[in-house]
Amino acid sequence: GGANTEYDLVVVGGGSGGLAAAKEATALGAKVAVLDYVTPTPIGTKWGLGGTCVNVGCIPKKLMHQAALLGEAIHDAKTYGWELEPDNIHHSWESLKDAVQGHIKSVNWVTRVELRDKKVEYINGQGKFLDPYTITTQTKQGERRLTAKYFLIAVGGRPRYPDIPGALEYGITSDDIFSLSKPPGKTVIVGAGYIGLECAGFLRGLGYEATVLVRSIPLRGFDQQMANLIVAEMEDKGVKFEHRCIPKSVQKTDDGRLHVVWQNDKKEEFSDIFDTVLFAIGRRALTKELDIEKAGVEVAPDNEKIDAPNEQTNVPHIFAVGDVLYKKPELTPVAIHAGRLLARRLFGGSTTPMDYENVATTVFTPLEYGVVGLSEEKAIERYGEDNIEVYHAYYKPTEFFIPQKSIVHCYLKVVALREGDQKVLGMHFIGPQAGEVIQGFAAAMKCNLTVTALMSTVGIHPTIAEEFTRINITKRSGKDPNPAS
Ligand code: FAD
Ligand code: NA7
Repeated sequence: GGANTEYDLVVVGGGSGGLAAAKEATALGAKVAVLDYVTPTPIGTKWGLGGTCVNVGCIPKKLMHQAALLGEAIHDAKTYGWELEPDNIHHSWESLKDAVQGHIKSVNWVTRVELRDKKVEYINGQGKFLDPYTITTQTKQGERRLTAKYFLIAVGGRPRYPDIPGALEYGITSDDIFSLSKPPGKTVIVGAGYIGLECAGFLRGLGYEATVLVRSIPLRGFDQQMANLIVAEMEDKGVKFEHRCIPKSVQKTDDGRLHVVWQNDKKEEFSDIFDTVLFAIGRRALTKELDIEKAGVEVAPDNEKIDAPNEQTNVPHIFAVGDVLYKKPELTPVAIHAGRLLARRLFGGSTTPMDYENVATTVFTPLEYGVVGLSEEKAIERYGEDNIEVYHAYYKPTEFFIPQKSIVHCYLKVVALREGDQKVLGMHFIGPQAGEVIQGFAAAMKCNLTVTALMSTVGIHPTIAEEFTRINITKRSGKDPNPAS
């Protein structure tokens, strides 16, 4: 195979990674087709072109987080002299949901127009491999077979469900929450990864009772000191946490609510009634649905993801980017960057590989957590405790004083090598706008930021980001990291 193919590149999956690669390849003169197809969720939710981030991920998540923050801001506003009357302020889930979905529809539309303008052929159909050089898909016009020189697997992932009675019938996931027609009400969130915590955070912020079932530890893979501060802050804001618990069953009650039974690690059983059960127990890659074995592409035995060094699978003309990759960060900018660089290597004569190190990210919990680089645990594991210096500080955001907002979890730390100018290995920040704070420091770390350079940087006053330029207390010193006054 390989000769006389119809396309230069066929991309399976029109999400962050697939679309970025397709647009770049087309700009470089390649003939490209993109297939995108969304299988409805068990309760029937479906959406348009653009993948997870736009439809059921980053974008609706950030908008609902913002809605929750505004609720807080209303209370702060009073202390700043805003007279809000009448005093009983309500939130309409329906209005929020409609506004969020309206924005998503407009992005779906713009994406479609952009593909047309850029001459990327878009096919609304589910792609399946017939053989290593052919993808087949059912469209409204009938079956189509597409042959290509190169293929890109960018199918992403979908939420997993636990194998317990009632999960599929009565549970929902992040694929459903952002378009839920009824207010979610009292909600149990199963899973304490970043998606679970973010959903619990904005639901509580919008006024709903929220309980999180944590199987082992919160935010596994993240710095655990920071993760525990995030959880403590959420508890202060009224989110309940049930530690070392897993769900056992979900049943419908006579009045249409949900009876949930869970169990702790001592096998003790507990139960409560909820309106919504939201599973956030991780995501599985959509490789099986692609009949990937017919192409000869190997997947990891533990999670069906694709181990593809330099985005190339074991079948040399088949590539993969995004969430489908084994042990790579599941983040939109990672998928986009890798897709674009791959297109340049395939069609633009580039040799630049994707760098997956030191990718910054933010957990959008009520107090946000922004991070770039290594956790304290990882740094110690990699370099040894004696070779690491950790600077830390609690700080007081100026704008927190008047409303007397809690500052007890406003904390940051810098993990660095101990020798010489102390190369920075990781930066961690809990507070408002954590993503905005961390992004610039991520660029500084790309330029080999040191603690010496950080300390000689003049801050912007009064900001919270300037706290990074004021660090001077090491954990090793044992000095109090609380601000003087
Ligand atoms: P996707 O965007 O998932 O796109 C894959 C597309 O392929 C989908 O449209 C899928 O339906 C389609 N498809 C699958 N199989 C086939 C097939 N066989 N044929 C045709 N089409 C197919 N990342 C961030 O950077 N920041 C965040 O704040 C953030 N928040 C998130 C919040 C939530 C709730 C979730 C779920 C994710 C979040 N992410 C966030 C992660 C981000 O959405 C993903 O990393 C990103 O979308 C991955 O892009 P992708 O191209 O790999 O796959
Ligand atoms: P994560 O980060 O994989 O988190 C999943 C969470 O769900 C985590 O707290 C798990 O606990 C928990 N979990 C997993 N399976 C179960 C079952 N069966 N019962 C109860 N709890 C469970 O997924 P997210 O959806 O938050 O994020 C998706 C991806 O984005 C993630 O893979 C990251 O790479 C980035 P555990 O710690 O395993 O005990």
